[in-house]
Amino acid sequence: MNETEKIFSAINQSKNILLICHRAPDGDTLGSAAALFFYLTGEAKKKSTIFCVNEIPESLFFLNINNAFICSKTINLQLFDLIVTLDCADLKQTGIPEILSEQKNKIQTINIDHHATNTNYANVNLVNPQASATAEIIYSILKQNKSSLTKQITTGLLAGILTDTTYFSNAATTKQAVAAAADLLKEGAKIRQIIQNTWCRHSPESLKLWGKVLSELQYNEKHKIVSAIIPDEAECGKAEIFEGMANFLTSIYDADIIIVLRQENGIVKCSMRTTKDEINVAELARKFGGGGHAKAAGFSIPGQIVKTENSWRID
Ligand SMILES: [Mn+2]
Repeated sequence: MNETEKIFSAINQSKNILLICHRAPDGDTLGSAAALFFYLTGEAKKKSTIFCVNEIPESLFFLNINNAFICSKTINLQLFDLIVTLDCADLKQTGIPEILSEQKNKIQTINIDHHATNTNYANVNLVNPQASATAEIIYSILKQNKSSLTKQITTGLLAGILTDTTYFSNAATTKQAVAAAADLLKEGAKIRQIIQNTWCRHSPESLKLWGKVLSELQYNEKHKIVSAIIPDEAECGKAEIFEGMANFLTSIYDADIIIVLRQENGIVKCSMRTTKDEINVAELARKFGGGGHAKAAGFSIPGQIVKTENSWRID
């Protein structure tokens, strides 16, 4: 049996399936969960629940999974006979690594992901770093299984592919991703709903806050590093407002590395991007205990961002 066959055989033998999204959930992990959830509870006639340690962002409510969704710091895994993690490079990403480790070998686990840093932590690991998104992997296994793709399934999958490729503009964009998207559109994916919810998110007020941050953009000419600093919520409003800033900054033509630092209580969250073939920001992130993709990665460290005369440091 190949991995896809193992996955569908495990699904067929299960009754109640838990889908786990990574913490700080995005369009790919939630879009993948939505697609799999609607397949499982539809054609496959299974019970299913979607779990995440953080809430669904408002921009992804249109995926229509709010009723199937549990947001909690903990969960009783014994209620389930199969666990599928989606877009989680390692157990830490699930937000419940201890709970999952405890149940290891007691409940069957499946890991579907496209991060090159994936640690293959499950019983069945379907990890493809060439895939633009985990949603693209779900798309191809549903196709291999000859499952029918409903509007809810296709919309979830297209949301994952569009958001992870930043609307077909970043290095994850491949002909397979575009071909999958074309097929999903043909099958009825609601692209306007995806764009309106995930892309058209700004208010004039939120863009003024972007302006404030961008007006203090730092550029290190020697190393061609652009960095932006987002102050903590008390000073600058909700962190959500600044989502997408790192991706936006990749449009700067002479930047090798983009760094966006966000102060959150005593923690500094760092997002990194590059558009250069020879640079791997995931490797850089790993040095600080983080991870991600070669062209988009991040990490968190305890500390305080301190602005210096023409740069910044972390204390
Ligand atoms: Mn992803």
